[in-house]
Amino acid sequence: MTILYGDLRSRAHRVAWMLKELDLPFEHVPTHFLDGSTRQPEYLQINPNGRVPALQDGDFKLFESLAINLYLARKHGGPLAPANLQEDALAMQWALWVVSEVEKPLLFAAANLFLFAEHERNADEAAMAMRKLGRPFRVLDAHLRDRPYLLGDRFTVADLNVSSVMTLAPLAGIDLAEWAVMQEWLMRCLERPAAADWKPIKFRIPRPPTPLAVLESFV
Ligand SMILES: N[C@@H](CCC(=O)N[C@@H](CS)C(=O)NCC(=O)O)C(=O)O
Repeated sequence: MTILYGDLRSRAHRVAWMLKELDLPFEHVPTHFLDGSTRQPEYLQINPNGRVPALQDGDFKLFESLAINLYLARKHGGPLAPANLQEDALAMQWALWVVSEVEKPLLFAAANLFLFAEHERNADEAAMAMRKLGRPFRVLDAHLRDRPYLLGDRFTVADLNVSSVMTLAPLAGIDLAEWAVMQEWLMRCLERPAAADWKPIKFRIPRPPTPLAVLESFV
């Protein structure tokens, strides 16, 4: 049995999307990340980091959303999976790229535009984060000018991983018009039926006490 832990209004949505693309049956345990559930000893046995998502596949446990998706792609094959060593390397490249170049500044921008309570938002911090995103967004936009998807002609786990991280942009109302090719690709990915079960995010995330803490330990 495959079990996915994590409320779907979190990074667990990426894994649910992947499981649905692959048409795999799975049990969903909607562990929330703001109510202390991820700090319970039973959950820490599943993911010692105390974060969601986590996957249990039989006896095998795995954390890190994008690694879980790469594992599922390789295990189950099909058009979403890398077809050869080069595609495998590129899928890994894009997963590491989106986490290291995009995820943190995008989350920071989204928090200051949408996820923090209104009185805790800071427009200067949002603008600073958007400036940082200029470089990776230019790279992605240029890459997609020659091909419809990251690895070429078909939607793969690379697109799923990168676009799922970028879901925060439309969610927070971030204007991507400057990177029109990237924006078109993003919406094409997010409109896939397996992705399109977003529940509106109604909760607010607490603003960490100092700017440094915002960057260091951020939901
Ligand atoms: N890099 C991890 C990040 C996981 C993560 O930070 N999840 C958030 C929810 S989206 C969480 O569990 N936060 C609770 C906490 O940090 O205590 C992944 O992609 O799986």
